Amino acid sequence: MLVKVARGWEIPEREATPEHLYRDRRKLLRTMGFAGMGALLADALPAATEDAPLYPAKRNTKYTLDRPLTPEPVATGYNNFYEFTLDKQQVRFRVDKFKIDPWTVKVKGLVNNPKTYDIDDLVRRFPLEERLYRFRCVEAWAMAVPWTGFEMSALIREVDPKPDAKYMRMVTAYRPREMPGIISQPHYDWPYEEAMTIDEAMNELALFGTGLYGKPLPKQNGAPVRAIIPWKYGLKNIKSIVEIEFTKKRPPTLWNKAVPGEYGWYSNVNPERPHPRWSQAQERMIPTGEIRPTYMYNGYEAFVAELYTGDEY
Ligand SMILES: Nc1nc2c(c(=O)[nH]1)N[C@H]1C(S)=C(S)[C@@H](COP(=O)(O)O)O[C@H]1N2
Ligand SMILES: [Mo]
Repeated sequence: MLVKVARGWEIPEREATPEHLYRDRRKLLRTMGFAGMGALLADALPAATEDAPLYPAKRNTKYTLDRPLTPEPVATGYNNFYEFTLDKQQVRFRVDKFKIDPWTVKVKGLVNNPKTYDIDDLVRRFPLEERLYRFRCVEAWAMAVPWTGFEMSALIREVDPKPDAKYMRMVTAYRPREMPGIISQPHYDWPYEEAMTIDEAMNELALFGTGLYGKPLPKQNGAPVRAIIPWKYGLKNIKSIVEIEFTKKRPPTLWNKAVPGEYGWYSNVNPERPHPRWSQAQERMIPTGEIRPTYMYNGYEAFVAELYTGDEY
C-alpha cells in the first residue's frame, strides 16, 4: 500500500463521525437564539439553521458492522473510477480538473414529475443520514465505510414513476476534457451507466450517497452524488450521477455490455458464483489483508432476499 495509515482496529467506530459535535452545535445555536441574541435575532434563527452544516449527519444506528471501519485515507485513496485512471492509488491525483459545482441531476423517463435537481437543493431536500455499510468489489477486496446519503426511495416517491416503469437507469458525467481516463480508454462504452429494478431501488438499504466519513464525498469517491447499493458488487455503485431515467425495458449497463460473462446485470454479491477467473467465496479486507468469508448479498440477506428468486446474477 502506498498510503500509510493507522490499522483499522485502532480507529474506534465512533470516530467516523463526531456526532456529539453535531449535537453540540445545534444546542449552541439554540442557546444563542434564545439567551444571547434576543427576540429579534431569534426570529432569524430558522434562516440560520437552513445554512446549518449538512455534515456530519446523524448516524442511523440500525445498520451495524461486524468488522472494523476502513481508515479514511484508505477508502479515499484506493479507488475504482475508470474515467480518471485504472490505477486505484492514482485516481485521487487525477481529479483536479473535474468540476462538481455547478451540478444538476436530471430525472426523466416514465415518471409523473420529471425534474432537474440542482445539487444544492438535492442534498437539502431529503433527510441525510450516516450509515456504516460493508463494501465489496467484484475484484474480491472489501472495505467497511461510513456513508452519508438519503434513501433512493425518497427521491423515487417524489418523481412518482408511472405504472409501466420497471427500471431505474443512472448515468455518470461524460467530460472527456476533465476525465483523462475517458481519452486513454476509448474502448469502453462511455458514459458509465448502471441500472437496477425500481423494486431494488426502493429497498431501505439503497442510498444516493453524498458524503463519506462525515464530510462531503471526495471527487475520487464519486462526488457530488453516487449510488450506494451495499448488497451488490462495487461496480453497481455508480459515481458522479448526472441523469436518472425510469424505463419499461431493462437498460444496458457498462460492465454487463462489455463483458457479460463476468458481470451479470444484477451483480449481487454471491460467494457461490465465481468470477470466471477467481472465486468469490472469500474477500480481502483493505488495507489489512485479512481474509474473510464472503456472505450472500454481502451479509444483507435479511433486507433483500425477498427481492429475488435466487437465479438472478
Ligand atoms: N462512474 C463510475 N462509477 C464507478 C466506477 C467507475 O469506474 N466509474 N467503478 C465502480 C467500482 S468497480 C467500484 S469497486 C466502486 C469503487 O468505489 P470507491 O472508489 O468509492 O471505493 O465504484 C464503482 N463506481
Ligand atoms: Mo469494483
